[in-house]
Amino acid sequence: SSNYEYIQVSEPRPGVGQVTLNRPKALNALCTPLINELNAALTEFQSSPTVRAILLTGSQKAFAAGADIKEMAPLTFSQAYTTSFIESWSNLTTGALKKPLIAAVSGHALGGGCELALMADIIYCTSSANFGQPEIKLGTIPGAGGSQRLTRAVGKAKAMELILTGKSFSGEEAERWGVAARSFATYEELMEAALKTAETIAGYSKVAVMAAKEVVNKSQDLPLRDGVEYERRVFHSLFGSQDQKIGMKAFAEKKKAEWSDE
Ligand code: CO8
Repeated sequence: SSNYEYIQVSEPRPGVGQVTLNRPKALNALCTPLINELNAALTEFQSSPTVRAILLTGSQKAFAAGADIKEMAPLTFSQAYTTSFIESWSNLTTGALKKPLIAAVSGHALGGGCELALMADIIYCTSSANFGQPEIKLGTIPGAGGSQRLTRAVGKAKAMELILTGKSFSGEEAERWGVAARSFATYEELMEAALKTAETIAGYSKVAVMAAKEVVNKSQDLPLRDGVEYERRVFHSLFGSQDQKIGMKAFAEKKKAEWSDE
């Protein structure tokens, strides 16, 4: 199962599964076999009894420099269409991955690399990280959700400028504009904070964490009234979990909650 060529998987902290993109010669360009391995590793983490939060990262130099341009260059419309090119990227966002995914971004996160980061539930990055959607320079456009997720994150004005000029933005800007939750001065601080946050989340009730992720993500798809109603339904349903009883009882008794995951 850990026989991967383009990624590494590990469990660096209790409850934390980590996927490290590992194609250094191409700055982690996202070729189809890499994406297949990433999907396989995430599927394994989703069903793992020990993993409760997932960290996705690259190297200090590159989170991912985009889709593999050399692989895409000769594609025809009919090949792209009939093979559903890049559709499997969406496995990450269709709801199949219910455990939270944190992206730790250092170096380049360009094109498909930026889009991959935007698929995560939380982005942490270095201040000097290099985000961007440079597809326009290659005679094409973002194809893995960049025009939609970046626009929701930064608003139409900035997204339009970024996507039409192909200009990069820094990790510091990513934080300021709300793309990243936090940015860090150094790579070491980034990785430590990302692991710590993953570990914190992994320490909570699995049922509650998955429900929290689900309802926040619904806010991206639903009108406000429907989203609030959806949240209330899920909130009500959690009174059917043991962990709600355990968590509230522990509070009253001033004890640490021991989650049952029921
Ligand atoms: N695809 C394939 N190979 C790449 C990619 C890439 N995206 N990025 C870098 N590489 C390769 C280079 O070709 C080079 O290989 P080689 O040594 O064999 O020549 C190696 O990685 C190192 O790269 P550089 O020598 O260029 O390294 P620098 O430090 O000089 O530059 C940059 C780093 C600025 C990141 C530069 O490599 C670059 O501009 N890369 C391309 C960035 C880009 O345009 N990304 C967007 C790609 S298009 C896209 O993602 C569309 C998404 C659509 C949806 C998803 C579809 C799957």
